[in-house]
Amino acid sequence: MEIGDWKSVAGMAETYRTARELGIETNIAELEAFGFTVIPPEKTGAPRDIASRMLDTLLDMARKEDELAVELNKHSDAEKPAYGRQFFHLLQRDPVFIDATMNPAVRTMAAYMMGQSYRLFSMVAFYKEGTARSTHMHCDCVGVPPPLPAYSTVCNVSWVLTPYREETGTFGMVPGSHRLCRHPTQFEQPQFIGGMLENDNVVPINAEPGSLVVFTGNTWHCTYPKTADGVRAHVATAFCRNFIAPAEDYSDVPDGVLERGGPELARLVGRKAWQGYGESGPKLENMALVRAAYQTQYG
Ligand SMILES: O=C(O)CCC(=O)C(=O)O
Ligand SMILES: [Fe+2]
Repeated sequence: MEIGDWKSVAGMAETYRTARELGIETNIAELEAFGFTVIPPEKTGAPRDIASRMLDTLLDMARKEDELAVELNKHSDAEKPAYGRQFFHLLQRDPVFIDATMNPAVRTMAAYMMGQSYRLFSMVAFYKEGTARSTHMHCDCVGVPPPLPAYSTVCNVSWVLTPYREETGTFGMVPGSHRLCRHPTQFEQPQFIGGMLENDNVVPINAEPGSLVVFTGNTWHCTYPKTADGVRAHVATAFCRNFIAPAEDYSDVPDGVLERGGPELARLVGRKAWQGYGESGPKLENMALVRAAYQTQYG
């Protein structure tokens, strides 16, 4: 059907029309039905080498970065949320991460889930070498008490950089869990992680490098134990609603990064946020940018 600029869903029409143009309308249907979807490389519109460029950059970081520069690495493996290494604050570490954030399919899925006033929440690489234990079942709504808002407050759009299969430690998703509006309990860890949830409630994501795994912040997910050798990595580009405090502090993003990304990147990293003011108070024009979110969850 033809989609007009309907007032009662203000903010959705443009996002939905863009999704149609990009050929990712069925991905929205899958996301609604199951809580997650996979956009294959050919539908992202990104250059073919985007995944290998990101992976090469991470391999370089893995060689050069002092592991103890990352706070989590000061803790034992058992205490850490995920096995292996994570690389944080990526946006300004290589231009490829700017392109990955500004990709139209990424932004359309983010705007669909978080409304048009969406913000960048974090950009983090999950990098594992050799065999690896599972990451526990969780959802990405860190610090949000139940009941989680039925519309999510955060979402995850992840660039897959290496082949994702069960044996390479891919994501395990619980289809439909996005409707439960709560975090999994300790009894809802899958049997393959030592819990009581029957394994067939969890499904592995199969995805080629350059794919996007997209899921809501309410969707329960874990990872399968990695039994295969070699590197396995994805870059999670996470977005949030305008009223959520982003996980990363973007105040140090250099002007050159904002120039490459354009005005929308500046907005995504909070340069137009109404929050964060001092004695001069908030700017009316910045407050106006979130006004549509008062009316609908798509604004
Ligand atoms: O790769 C992992 O170990 C965990 C990934 C994850 O939970 C995420 O991207 O949200
Ligand atoms: Fe997660």
